[in-house]
Amino acid sequence: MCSFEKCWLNYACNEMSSKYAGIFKSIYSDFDGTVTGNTIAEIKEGFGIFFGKEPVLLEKQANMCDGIWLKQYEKSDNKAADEFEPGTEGYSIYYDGENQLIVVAASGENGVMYGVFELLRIIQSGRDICDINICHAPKMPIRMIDHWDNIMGDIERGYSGDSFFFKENEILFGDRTKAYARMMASIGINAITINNVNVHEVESYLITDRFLGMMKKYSDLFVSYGIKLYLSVNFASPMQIGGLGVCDPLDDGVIKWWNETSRHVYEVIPEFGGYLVKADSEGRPGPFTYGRTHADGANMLAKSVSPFGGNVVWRCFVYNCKQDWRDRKTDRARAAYDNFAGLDGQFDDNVILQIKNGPMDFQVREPVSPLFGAMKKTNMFLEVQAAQEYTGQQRHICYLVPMWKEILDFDTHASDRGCISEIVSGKAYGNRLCGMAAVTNTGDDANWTGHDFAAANLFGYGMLCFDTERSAQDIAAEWAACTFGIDKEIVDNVCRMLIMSWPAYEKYTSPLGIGWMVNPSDHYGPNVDGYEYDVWGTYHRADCKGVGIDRSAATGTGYAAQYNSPWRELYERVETTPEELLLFFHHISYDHVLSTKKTVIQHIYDTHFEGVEDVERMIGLWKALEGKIDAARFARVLERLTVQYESSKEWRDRINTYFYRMSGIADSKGRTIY
Ligand code: GCV
Repeated sequence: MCSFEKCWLNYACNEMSSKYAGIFKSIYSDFDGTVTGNTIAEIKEGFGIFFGKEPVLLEKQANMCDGIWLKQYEKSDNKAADEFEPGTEGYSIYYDGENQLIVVAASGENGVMYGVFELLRIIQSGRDICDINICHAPKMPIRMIDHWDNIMGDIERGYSGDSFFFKENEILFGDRTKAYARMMASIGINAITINNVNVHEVESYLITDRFLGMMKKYSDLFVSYGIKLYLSVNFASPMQIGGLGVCDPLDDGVIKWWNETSRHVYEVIPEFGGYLVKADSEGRPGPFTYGRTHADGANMLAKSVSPFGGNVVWRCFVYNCKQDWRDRKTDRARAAYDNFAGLDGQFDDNVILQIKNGPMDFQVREPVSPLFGAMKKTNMFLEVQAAQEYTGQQRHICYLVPMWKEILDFDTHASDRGCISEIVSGKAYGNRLCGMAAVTNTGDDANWTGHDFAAANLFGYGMLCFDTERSAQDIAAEWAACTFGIDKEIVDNVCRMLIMSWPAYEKYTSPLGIGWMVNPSDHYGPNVDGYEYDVWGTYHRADCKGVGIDRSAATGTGYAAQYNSPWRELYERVETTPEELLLFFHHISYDHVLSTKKTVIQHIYDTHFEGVEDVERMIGLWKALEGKIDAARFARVLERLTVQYESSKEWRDRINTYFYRMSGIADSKGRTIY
């Protein structure tokens, strides 16, 4: 038996199988190449299972019928959309009923492959082939996955086992690697960084001959699935592995070292994507040490890879992690904007700034980072976290696609096309290099993501990058059908569980935009004052009168003023701040009355009780599927739901108790609060 499962690629027969059994006998391809080879293998596997017989590859396309044609795109292949340009990765799919021919037409191999994966999902989720008439092209030019895998084999913030890339300073490569590349291609991923942004000593050598041979193998595999390999690099590599005394980006010796190193990397791996860099962040080295800017640092690296078509992805997660809790002016939320907004226009064309979705760090609720609305001449990635570091660590169900959609829909008001999705897809300012990056949630657990439901976040991330217009519900339904089967009750219940999970998690953990009430370092479980007097700049400022951080310009840290109008005015005032973010922007008294007519304290109590009840409902929905889901997966999910339930009660009781004792105000409903 395989040591890993197939997740949403678990092809299974359904009603369409008998309707089309034996029809699709052949494949013809206008393309050839390694991507096409993998695409044809996928058709053979999928169609073999769905329709009982693997189609045969034809050498000639003479009046083809009864098959599937991977066709070079022509205008006449656009049968669905008024205006459609497939670009290099888009495709059209349609069914020619007369000839019983499915056409997947694209301008390049990647487009054909993505089209075939969509076709297979359509069949797998029980939709009828004869209705297919699709033109799709990915919204995000670059759709990246970031691994936080360390070369020792552990994964930073990994909740599904160890790395399947690395073990004890060696590189792993095998069936699982191939299965992984295939899985990522199936959701449209076209860039993967395989090592952690925290680059320790040994990982620094990934760009040297010690490891480049294996990196080449990875790149070749990835290329055959339309994916570029990226590596996280240590900004201090010239010192760490080059023996230089400095890593100053303006130092001639440092520049020469990077130029030679990058040239060699590209000699070995001509298709290499480029570098991902975390600099001047949480103890990592960076240009600040030499009084240089992040543009100096990023451009120096970018120049070393630009002759070879490489990119530098530069993270904006730069903040002071040595704060004094008594200092009420320094605000971690301000940091990305303060450090980068003034550099707009100074980055080279092949630099992409990678900006976390919120100004803090992947909390269950944060405002959208104001940095997106401040830069018009810079390539940007929106960074999200599929790994559920602060959202239940894949022991809880927390479907993040609705959150990501809210972020993508947020209008920065930076221009007429100021929505995040327009900015990071390059539509707003015409950039070519932009997109999204997700910190992934995979590991070497048999089901890849620990919690089976966590795979919905990975799948959903890929789907959303491809098509930001798709609804979270639609994505959930497709994932459920492809993963567990097309039975209506299964799809309905799984979708309901997914859709209610983010609001539920928010309810039993984090009221009105306050985050960070977690256990320090492992970030799991409640600890209201865990970070309160610590150096990380993550405070809730609760006292006996109220809770929240004043981030207004008038009396607080001034963070609200980092937004464009009208957000800066809306966030500035208590009355106009969206309530779900009230405590993020303001220090509010417990008896402040919300639009629901409840006081803040009563809202805290009520939501914490409701959150637990939501988890009980999720358990009921799952239990109703017993017998319909295979026993192993049913039990696995139930076990995690039980853990979630216990944890949600702990959250409820600790948060409610803390605020009851702090405020002295009783629950109006008289429930048990300790
Ligand atoms: C990879 C948070 C996490 C760290 C992570 C960091 C980052 O601080 O807790 O584990 O480091 O974000 O995004 O760089």
